[in-house]
Amino acid sequence: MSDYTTTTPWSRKEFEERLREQGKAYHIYHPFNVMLNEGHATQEQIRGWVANRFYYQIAIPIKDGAVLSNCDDRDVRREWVKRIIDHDGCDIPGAEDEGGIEAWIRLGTATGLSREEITDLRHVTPGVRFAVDAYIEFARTRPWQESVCASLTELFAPKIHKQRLATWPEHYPWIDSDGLIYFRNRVTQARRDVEHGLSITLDYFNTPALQQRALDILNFKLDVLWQMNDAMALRYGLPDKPANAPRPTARPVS
Ligand code: AHQ
Repeated sequence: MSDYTTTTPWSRKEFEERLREQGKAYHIYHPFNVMLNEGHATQEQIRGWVANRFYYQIAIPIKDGAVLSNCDDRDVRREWVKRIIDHDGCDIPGAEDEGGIEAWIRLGTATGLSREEITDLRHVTPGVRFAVDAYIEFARTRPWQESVCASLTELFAPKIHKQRLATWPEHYPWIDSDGLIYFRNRVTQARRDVEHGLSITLDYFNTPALQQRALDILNFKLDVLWQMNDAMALRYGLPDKPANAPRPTARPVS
């Protein structure tokens, strides 16, 4: 914790360093992700991860729409709206793009999931749902600058996407490489997003108390990602921990 009596904020350089230091809690280090990227995941664990992470992917444009609805700065909105298009895609002539959500479904079908069982969310565990819903609720109810700060877990995202691209083809040759297009696209998109989000964050959080708030916000979002992996590890198991049975659903799954 910073000393609240401090009257001098950290310099931009030191503030950015403090934000980047939080990366030690990024979900790249979670045992479930380590299992995935070290090639120890079973097909069921991979399918479970893809199906659960789909709930996060479809939440992103909802979350970003909440940011836009709270944001009164047109220049920020002009940049931020790109994030929604990245995920939902667009059919503007000459700029047609299926979007990241469609690419994620393609990842899912490449792992052997059906389109229907991905999109009907039947595999999404309560813990993943709660963590993702908490992120959306945060964006709906907090100042837009705080949601910009929360998106900065993507400071650490290019590394995790590149790790998947480097390891999955060797470890999981049964997944058609076409399914990995999402990760390829995300490396550059995340870099562009982070440049914009970091600039806003370094400008807005400009007192010792606000800078500490920024670190707390980033840790909230790191918890969201970590909790998703906790829930998937409980449901699908880890190399040294058995899987748990799914929670009985009130509605019969077709
Ligand atoms: O695919 C991801 C994505 O589109 C986003 C948007 C951003 C945000 O607004 O919070 N965060 C994020 C992330 C994506 N993928 C995660 C992964 O591990 O594949 C990483 C995640 C993030 O770092 O926040």
